[in-house]
Amino acid sequence: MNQKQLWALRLDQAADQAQAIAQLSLESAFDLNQAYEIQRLNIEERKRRGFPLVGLKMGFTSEAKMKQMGVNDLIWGRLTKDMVLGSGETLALGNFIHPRVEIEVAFRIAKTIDRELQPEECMEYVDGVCAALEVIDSRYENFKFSLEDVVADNCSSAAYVLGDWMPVSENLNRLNMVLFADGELLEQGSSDDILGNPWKSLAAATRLAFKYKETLQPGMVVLAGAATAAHFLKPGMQIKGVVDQLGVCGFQVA
Ligand code: OOG
Ligand code: MG
Repeated sequence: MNQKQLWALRLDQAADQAQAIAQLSLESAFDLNQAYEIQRLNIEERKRRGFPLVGLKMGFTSEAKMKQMGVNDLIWGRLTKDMVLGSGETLALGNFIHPRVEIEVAFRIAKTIDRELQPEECMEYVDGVCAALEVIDSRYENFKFSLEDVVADNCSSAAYVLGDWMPVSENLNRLNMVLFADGELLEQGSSDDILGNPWKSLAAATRLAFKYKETLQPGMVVLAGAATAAHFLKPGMQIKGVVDQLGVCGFQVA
């Protein structure tokens, strides 16, 4: 077994057992291409454990997120079946290491996408848009990582919650995006904070999926990335996300 496979197994096990590990980059240096290969192998393990691919997610598409995590490039990760949490359901804290939540926009893919799309073309390939909450949980100690580390760790993907699907609207600009915990406002941003427009994030997802040989299939979900910084979850918290015109979603922390 080569080092990439060993690291992929280590990351998969860390996620499965909710046990943090040391940053891989502290053990030896690796580049971004190698990081995406480790991510792919990492998710192969998860598929082997019975959880198929259900979509993709974009990360660091907003200033607020890049600043919070100290990185400066777009990343993408894979969403698997075990990450789905229904709106209104309860999140079991024990399945995670140090989970955080962030407010996002999600797209539902209507037609197979196996090439790079321009933002203007994207609408034709989507049949739903909604408000979303993403739960991220770095498998690294203290939620600290390099860009390569976080990519290998599938971009901290852990769970996500979707609101009701809304009809697709060309204009997704200037939508207020708000994250609440126990009725109190935690974060507020705008859909414009996501690469200037969430459609651009979807176009970037098609470019990266094509580059790394993933096909977006009908029914798959794409998370466009958080508009604001993420917040740690605490026991008993009631989380709600609201996006203007796109609706509401939420969950309860056990
Ligand atoms: C990486 C995941 C970033 C986003 O929406 O920007 C992300 C992390 O912050 O740990 O999901
Ligand atoms: Mg996110």
